[in-house]
Amino acid sequence: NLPGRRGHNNQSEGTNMELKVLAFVLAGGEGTRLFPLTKERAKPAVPFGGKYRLVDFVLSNLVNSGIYSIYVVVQFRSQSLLQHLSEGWQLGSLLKSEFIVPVPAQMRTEGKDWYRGTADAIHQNINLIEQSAPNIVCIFGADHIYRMNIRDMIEFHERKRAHVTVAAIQVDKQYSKEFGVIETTTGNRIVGFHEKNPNAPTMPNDPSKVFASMGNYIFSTDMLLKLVQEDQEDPNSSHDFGKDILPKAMKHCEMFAYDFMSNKIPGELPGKLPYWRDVGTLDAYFDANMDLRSITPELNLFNRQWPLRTSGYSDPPTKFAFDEEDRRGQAIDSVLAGGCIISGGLVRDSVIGRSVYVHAGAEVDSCIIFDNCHIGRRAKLRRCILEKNVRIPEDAVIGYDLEKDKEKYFVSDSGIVIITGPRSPVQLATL
Ligand code: ADQ
Repeated sequence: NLPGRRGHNNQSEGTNMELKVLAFVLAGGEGTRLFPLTKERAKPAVPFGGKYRLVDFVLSNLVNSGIYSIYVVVQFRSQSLLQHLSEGWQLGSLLKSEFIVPVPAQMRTEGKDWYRGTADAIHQNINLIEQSAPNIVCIFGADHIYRMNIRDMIEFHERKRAHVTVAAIQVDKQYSKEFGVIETTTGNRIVGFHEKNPNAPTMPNDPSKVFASMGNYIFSTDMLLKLVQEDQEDPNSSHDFGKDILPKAMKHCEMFAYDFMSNKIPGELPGKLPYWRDVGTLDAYFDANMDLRSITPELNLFNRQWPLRTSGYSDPPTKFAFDEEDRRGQAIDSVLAGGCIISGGLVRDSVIGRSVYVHAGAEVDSCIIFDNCHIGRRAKLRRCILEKNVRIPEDAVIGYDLEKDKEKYFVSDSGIVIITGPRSPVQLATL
């Protein structure tokens, strides 16, 4: 429960009532544009920053904001995501109000469908809202890399007496075809919502930018129930918040945009701008990983008041060792998770997952390497993403001759080479 400064949703104006908050994390997207990283897993389960998964960002934001009642809506290729949630996101509380529970499609409708869209995903779980009777419902995507104090947004929602609040950020106009674009009037009241329209209106003070929805919404419960119910009854709807619900909602209710740039995170360095990245493409995903490396990174993981939470593993510490030819194992401008051994190899400008071995004389330059990979002796890698469990043979050279690499590997438009590996073995207990 969050302290509510007033209770327009609670019918007791001006009191210091508690606000009951329920969150849904939409984690069912296919993430086709991140292929092949999403070939075997949902986009929210894609690894990030050596030891995290994309879903850790929204879950950490919720938990750090004091929101502990969370359903995670899952659908496509959910196995890896479910495993991550069960390994890393047990709140470990005895309180019934504190939970993170995955919810697959309930197939309650006559058609017994999978989730047909984001609004249908909420509709199929409407009983969870009715049973818990929250004052407000947070509906957040799981696809973005960002740090957000959600209490700030809730306070804005309450202050405005909004029925619906949409988090928004300015992005370059060229991206308007990928986002819901918001038109506002004074006080950030929403007066237009244009889903994925290349000709959407630009910011009044800057024609090169549009005000984009981040896909994170706060609804007062009654309005949410009304809107998703009406949407179900519309035979022409695709049952999506961005396409169907939000463009119509402003006619019936008080709808506001929360400007993400006003968000304040406790413990953040003064002058640091709020961080948000849409990792819709492999190149954007690559750049966001690389944002972690410098001594004053744009994405600061070292703020102990706003930790990025994830699974804990009992990995040994990473070690850097001399090889038999007395070469130093080194990593420069890089981040490494636990359990790695860099023996006589060189890692530069890279993000390295758990239990990665870089053998003697190998060079890893500007790469993202997922868990449990081995880089053979003297191998040279540049601008590669290595999926889990990849074994690079001795003397291999990848990322230097892209035409040749294309014969064997997936190469992105900007020349990042993606190397896939075998599935992880599953250890069974023996009798
Ligand atoms: P999109 O980028 O198209 O637009 P969408 O595919 O709707 O995003 O996914 C939004 C979130 O819901 C993601 O976290 C995804 O994993 C999840 N999701 C998608 N389909 C789902 C389903 N059937 N069941 C459960 N979860 C599902 C949306 C908005 C835009 C906004 C952008 C911001 O429609 O208005 O600008 O997000 O990225």
